[in-house]
Amino acid sequence: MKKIGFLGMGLMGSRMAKNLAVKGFTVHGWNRTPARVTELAGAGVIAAATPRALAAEVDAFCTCVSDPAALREVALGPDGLLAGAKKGQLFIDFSTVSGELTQQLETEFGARGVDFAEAPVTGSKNGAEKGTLVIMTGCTPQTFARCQPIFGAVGEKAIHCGPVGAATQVKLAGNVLIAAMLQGLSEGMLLTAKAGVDVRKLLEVIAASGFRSPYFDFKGKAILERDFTTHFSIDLMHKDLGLFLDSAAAQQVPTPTAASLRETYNLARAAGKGDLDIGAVITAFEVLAGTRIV
Ligand code: NA7
Repeated sequence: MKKIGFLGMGLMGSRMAKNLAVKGFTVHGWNRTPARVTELAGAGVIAAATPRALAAEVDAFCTCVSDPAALREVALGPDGLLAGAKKGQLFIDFSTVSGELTQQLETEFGARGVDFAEAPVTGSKNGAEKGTLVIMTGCTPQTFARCQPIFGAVGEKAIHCGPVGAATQVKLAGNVLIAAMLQGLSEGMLLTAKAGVDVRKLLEVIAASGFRSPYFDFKGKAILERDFTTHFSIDLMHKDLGLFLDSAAAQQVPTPTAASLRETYNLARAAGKGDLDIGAVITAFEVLAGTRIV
């Protein structure tokens, strides 16, 4: 497996494609906005005209696009991957979408003789840049083994969660956990600040205590510095909370915390902050509380 296609050159995909090229793969790239591929020519990424044309060129193809509608278009649209796919290829989807869609892709590409793996990632922009992502994988054990050279180029650990659909469940649960941790930290910082207490003391105690987490270190520092450079956007977390709630409703599992968090992300989007990092959610609450953390 030498020639790899990569589709979706956003925050995550562009960095993953670069790492594949650095590790010696020949990378063919496609993006809806073509400039984002041509920018990667210096890194060795060869631009393809359409997903269909790309599929005809490579041994394996990977996608990392925003949501189910985008993935459906790239994979199953008239000029999509399926139209150019060939027996024996491997398809890895690194996006976070619904289990229904990944199962549909396994069926449709499987009928063409293409192995499919669902592989949502965690580690955000920095993990994609450094090639240290954690990859949750849903596929057969045979396909998991086939994916290893590609996983090794973009991540530091791949966990086989079960068949297609399993990794999506795990990923969505992980993102709800992150959103809940961030919300708790942010509300605590906001109230501490309004009460006139130095929020640095709160972060110092968290770091020294049993409720310490590298996530609190990372986001606490960013909020203190008001650095809301996007690592993972409010729009994408809102999408994931919606996917989690859809799954919860279908399986009749009550998830009141996730429902409340989605409203929090609705609020931030309504305030025009959808493109910003999830760390910026609290800035919408600062307005409501009439104060700032710093
Ligand atoms: P970004 O930086 O928002 O990038 C999203 C990518 O998805 C980007 O390449 C977009 O192309 C592409 N996109 C969006 N809509 C479409 C449609 N309709 N058709 C084709 N391509 C599309 O997201 P991240 O890189 O942070 O995250 C990507 C995924 O990983 C997502 O599922 C996360 O939850 C995890 P554009 O450049 O806008 O033309």
